[in-house]
Amino acid sequence: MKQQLNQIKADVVSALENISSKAELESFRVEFLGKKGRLTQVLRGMGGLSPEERPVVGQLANEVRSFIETEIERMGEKLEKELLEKRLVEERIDVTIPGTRKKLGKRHPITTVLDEIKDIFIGMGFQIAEGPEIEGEYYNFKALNMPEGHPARDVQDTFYITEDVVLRTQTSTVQARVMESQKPPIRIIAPGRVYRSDAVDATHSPLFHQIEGLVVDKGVTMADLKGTLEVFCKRLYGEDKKFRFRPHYFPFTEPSCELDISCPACNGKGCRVCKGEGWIELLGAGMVHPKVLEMSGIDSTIYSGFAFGIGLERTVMRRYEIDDLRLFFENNLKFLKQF
Ligand code: 2NL
Repeated sequence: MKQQLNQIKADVVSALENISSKAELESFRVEFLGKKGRLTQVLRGMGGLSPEERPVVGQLANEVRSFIETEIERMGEKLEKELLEKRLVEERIDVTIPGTRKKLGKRHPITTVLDEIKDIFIGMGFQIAEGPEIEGEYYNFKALNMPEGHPARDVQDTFYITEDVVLRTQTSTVQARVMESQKPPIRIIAPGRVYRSDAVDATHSPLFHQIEGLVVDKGVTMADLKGTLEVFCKRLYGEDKKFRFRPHYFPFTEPSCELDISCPACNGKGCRVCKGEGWIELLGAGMVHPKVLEMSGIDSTIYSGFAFGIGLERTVMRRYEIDDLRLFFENNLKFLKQF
């Protein structure tokens, strides 16, 4: 038996030389130390030994076992180290390789101008309000004094989702919601996407952006409307520009007006840009119709207000002399990088 054990030890040494992977190390372990392994088999035969021989062989067997265990551990560590070194070489990153340049986008001119407009109104104490683009027929029309049968309700202009759900045609819907849920004083602007069923051309798009504004408080007059909008337009277009208010009609305001700027191209003399008028229309506005206030639960004998609406695309087109509305929606970097 001693001889057998010494043979095992010798075999272990030579078997170890051929191990080059963790799997091989595991089958080596099974071969020598496993339940049916060679060492176990030798130990099974110990019952046949004499009492004098047993402790001697037992000690040798233990020595062989701990020799094998130590070798397995040593080999395991060696393999682990080799594996790591192999991976470090294989997965080495060459930090000197030139990178692939990331293509940067560009802020959209609509966003740039909208941020500027927001800043001007925030500077005058306004808050920004938002609301849903899919809107109830009530908020889009009825709350704004456009009863059934009003021409603006025409299916030609409005995208109907169902009989009483539409894509909002103006952001006044947001203001109607604010009037309904907040007590005056109210001072908000409502920027956002609006939808009209128009065919696409250089000046029309079924989706465009609007900024509407609303002020409701005690004692608000047309003078507040004029002062606020003139300050806004001077900040946006320049202190030296001339403005005029011209009477107009909107169903949700009374009286209503439009604000014009003297044509920056010809200084008011009349040219191609202003179509000979000398003036360019900037926005629509008016004193909030008492019916609109009442509909939203505001007492029109105590409160009054003014409101206005600005088309954002038209404003940006004037600012950068862009002549085709479709360019805004193409996401063409050659276009966007010009602003
Ligand atoms: C235009 C004209 C306008 C309003 C929008 C408004 C909103 C409420 C009540 C009363 Cl909640 N009025 N909005 C008023 C006058 C004109 O827009 O030409 N927009 C591009």
